[in-house]
Amino acid sequence: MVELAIAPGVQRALESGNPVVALESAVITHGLPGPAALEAVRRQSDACEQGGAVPAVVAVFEGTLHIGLSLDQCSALATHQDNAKVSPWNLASAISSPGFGGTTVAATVGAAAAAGIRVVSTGGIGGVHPGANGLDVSADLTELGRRRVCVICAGPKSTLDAGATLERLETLGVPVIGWRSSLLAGFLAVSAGLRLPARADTIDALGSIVRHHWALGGAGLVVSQPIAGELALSRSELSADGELAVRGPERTPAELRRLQARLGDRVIQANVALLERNAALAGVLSAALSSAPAGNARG
Ligand code: PSU
Ligand code: MN
Repeated sequence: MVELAIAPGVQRALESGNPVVALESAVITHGLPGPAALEAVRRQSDACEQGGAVPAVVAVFEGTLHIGLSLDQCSALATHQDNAKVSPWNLASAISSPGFGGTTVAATVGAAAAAGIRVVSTGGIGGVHPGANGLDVSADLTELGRRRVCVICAGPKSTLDAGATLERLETLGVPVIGWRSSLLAGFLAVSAGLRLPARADTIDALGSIVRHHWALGGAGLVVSQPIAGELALSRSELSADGELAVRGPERTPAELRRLQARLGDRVIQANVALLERNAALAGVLSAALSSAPAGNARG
């Protein structure tokens, strides 16, 4: 078992059963330019705390898997020159070399589960890329299928095949719950235009679905929260790019950079805002899950 460096404030919260939210860090190293990434960390952390939870940025830092980086450490990570994009397939090797990396949702979910954290917040989850016969699939989906963790997101990233992603989540038995919406969120767009099997309009209703899923032996869940309408981009604006030749782990970062280059600062502002909004919901949900009788929510 790889040793985890759990930040003292996170450790205290976990020991006393207080709410903690894990935040991914691939968005710091590979998703957003440095200054925007740091603004995102600050806003997500504040939003978690306002919801009553302790934020824990997960990352590989100085050769250790950390659960809870300080802002200074996030800043060092954002400016570090040789960061891995850390997924379960390279987590073990990234710890020895290069020793620094941003964890994707997949790696963050694994680390959260290992530390006993039940709620993870991100921007957009990975999913099924278009083309390649539907075989280019993010490990985010695999990990959601096996870890007892709830991921708050704004749906799959806009460059993905949303329909195939939803089908894969169904296959894996991962509930996708629309937060105050019946449609799958479309990351930078309000919706991906697909109907969801479940929705929740209150934290009680959401917490109740999450607890039931775990009590019934289920693993991961996705909560899909649409971006605020006034910041959203239109689906046609977002889908104007053709397929990139880039394959493998570099594909998602390359697609995000291309969107940022084509649509400018609006993409970054919208991305940071949805990260903040998701962290706020994650904080409140995590607090609700901690305060309710723990009964069946273990394991
Ligand atoms: N959403 C963003 N920015 C990102 C990502 C998601 O707004 O950088 C990252 C997440 O860490 C997600 C990863 O887990 O992209 C998915 O990459 P891949 O398709 O290679 O699994
Ligand atoms: Mn891939």
